[in-house]
Amino acid sequence: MRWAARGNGKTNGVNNDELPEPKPQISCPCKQNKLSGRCYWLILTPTSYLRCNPATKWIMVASFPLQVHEFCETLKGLEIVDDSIRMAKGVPKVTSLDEIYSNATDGALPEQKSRFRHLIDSFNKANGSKPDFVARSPGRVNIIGEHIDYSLYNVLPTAVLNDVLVAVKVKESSSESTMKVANTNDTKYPTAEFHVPQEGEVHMGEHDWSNYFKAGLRGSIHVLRKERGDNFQPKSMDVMIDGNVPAGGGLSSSAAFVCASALAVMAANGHEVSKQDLLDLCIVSERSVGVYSGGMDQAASIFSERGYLLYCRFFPEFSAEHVPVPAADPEITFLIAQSFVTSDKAVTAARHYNLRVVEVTLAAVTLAKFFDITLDPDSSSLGFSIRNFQEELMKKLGKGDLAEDKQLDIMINLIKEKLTQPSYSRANVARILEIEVSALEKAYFSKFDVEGDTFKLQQRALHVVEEARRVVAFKDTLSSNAGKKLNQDQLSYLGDLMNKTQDSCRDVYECSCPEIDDICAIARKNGAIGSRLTGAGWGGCTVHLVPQNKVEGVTQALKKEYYNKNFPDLSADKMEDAIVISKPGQGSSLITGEALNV
Ligand code: NG1
Repeated sequence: MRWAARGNGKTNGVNNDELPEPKPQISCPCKQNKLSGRCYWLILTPTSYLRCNPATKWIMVASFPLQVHEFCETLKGLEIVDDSIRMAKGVPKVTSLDEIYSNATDGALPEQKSRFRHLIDSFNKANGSKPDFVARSPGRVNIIGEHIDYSLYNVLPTAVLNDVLVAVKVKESSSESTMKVANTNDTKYPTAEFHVPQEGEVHMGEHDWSNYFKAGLRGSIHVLRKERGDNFQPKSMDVMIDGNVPAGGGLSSSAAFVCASALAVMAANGHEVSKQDLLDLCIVSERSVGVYSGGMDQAASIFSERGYLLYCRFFPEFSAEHVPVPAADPEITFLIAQSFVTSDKAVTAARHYNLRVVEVTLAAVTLAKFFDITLDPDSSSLGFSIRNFQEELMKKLGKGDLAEDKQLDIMINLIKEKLTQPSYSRANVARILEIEVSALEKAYFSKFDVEGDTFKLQQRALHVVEEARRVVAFKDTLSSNAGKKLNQDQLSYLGDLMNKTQDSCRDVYECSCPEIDDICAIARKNGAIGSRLTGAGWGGCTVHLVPQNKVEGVTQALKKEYYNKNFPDLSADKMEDAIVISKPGQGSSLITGEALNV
C-alpha cells in the first residue's frame, strides 16, 4: 500500500498530482458537529481516503474512527508536513545546540554554548555528576492578537531566542519522591527541596520562584496518575534551572518556565509527551500559579519553529499553522523593547489580568442571555467565551458560513447595540442573567482572586472582537503574499494594524501604561512602521515592525529619549537586554546525548 499525505496544498514529497482529488461526499465529522476548521485528506491508495479534521481531532476511515495520536502512530516513519499532524508529534529530541540556536540571531550560538556549558558545570558541581538531559522551552513575543486568546480567538505569536533550560538527573525514589530544585543564579533564587506527597497536590509557597517548577510538576503528576494509576509516584529529581527570559518583561518567562518544567518531569518519568498533550497540561499547570491564563504563551513556547510565526486557533480546539515571516525590501525586523516597568501577573492578577478575564466572560454570558442562547461550556478559562457565543449566534442567524471577518463585523455592531451601559455592577449583571448575586459570584469570581465591582463589558468585548478582526487581516495579508515580497502599502497596512492594537489596548482594554505609550511614540517617530505592547501589558514589553535600515535609528532614539531619561542608572547589562532583535525561534525540545558534552 502506498501512503501519501495531502492537506492544505502541501504534500509529504509523494507526487500528489498522481492521486485523485479526495471525494467531497465522504462524510466528515466536522460537518456533523457543525464545527468549522479545515479538513485534511490522507490518501491511502488511489481509492481509499482518510479524512481528518484537526479541530475535532477525528479521523474518518470510512466508518472507522481514530484519534489523531493513534493515527500518527500508524503513520510513524512518514514525513508528514501538515501542521495538523505535526501537532500530535512528540517534542523533538536534539543532540546538538545548533539545531536550536543557529541562525536564530546572528552570532547567538557561541553565547548560548557558553551559557549551556555554565549550566552543565554548575549542575556537576552541585550534584556530582552530569545531568541526564536538559528540557528547554523559549519565551515568546506576540506579534498581534492581544488579550483575546482567553476569549478563544486566534493569535499570532512566535518564540524568541531567550529560554528556560531545566537540567535533570533522575534518581530512584525510595518510598517518597524528593525534588531538589536549584538555579544557576542561586543568590536570587535559592535552592528549594521538597517531597511530593503520595496523595494530593504539591504545596505552593507564597510567590516563591520554584512555584513555576511546581506548577509544571503538579500538571505532569496529574497526567501521569491518570495514566498509571493513583498510586503512581514520580521519580526523584535533581534539577538545575537557567533562564534568560526577563521576568515580568512581557516575553512570557512564566510559560517558558512551566513548559520546560513539565517537559522535564514527563521525560524523567519516561513519558514521551506529544506537543498537544504538553500544551494541554501546561495551560492547566500555569493556572495553578493563580492566573486565569489563556493558551497563547504555552502554544508559542511549545510549537514554534525557526523562521515562522505561529498562527494559533483556540476554537473549537487548538490547532496551529506555521506562517512564514513577511519578506520585504529592505528586510523587516521585529524589534522588542522592554519598558522596565515590571508587571508580575501572579501579584497583580486580581485587579488586572483576572479581572479582564471575568469581564469578557460576563460579556459573553450577558450577550448570550440577550439572544436567548444557552452556551455549552468551552475550554476558555471560565468556561464561556465570546468566540463560542459568536459561533452559536451565527448558527442561530443562519450565518455560520460567513467568512470570519464578516462575522466579526456583525459582532462589533451588536456589542455596541446591546451592551449600552458605561459599566455594569455585579447586581446589574445578575439581574440580566436572572440569577442571585451570590450565584454570579460563585460561577465567575470564586476560582481565582478577582478585585473589582464594576465591569466595562462593552469596551472589553469590543476590544476582543476588533482585535480578532485585526488578527485575521494581518494573517491574511501574510498568507496571500507567501513567497512574495510585501510592498510599502502592505507593510504600512500591517503596521497600522499593530498601531490600532496599541490604541485599543490603551483606550479600550486599558492594559497599557504611560511608559509603553511613550516607547511606541518614540519608535514610530524614528522609523517603526508599527508599534505596540506585547503580552499582558500594564508594563512589560513592546514589539515594533521596523525596516532593517531603520533599526539603528529606532534603537538610538529609544536609548536617548526613553532609557537614559527614565533610567539614568541602568547598568550596561540591563541596557544590553533592553532592546532585542530575535528572529522567530525554535519551540520546546529535549537536549540529550552529545549536546551535554560541552
Ligand atoms: P504574558 O503575561 O505576557 O505572559 C498573558 C497571558 C497570555 C495572553 C496575554 C495577553 C499567561 C501565561 N499569559 O501573557 O495567555 O492572554 O497575557 O495577550 O497568562
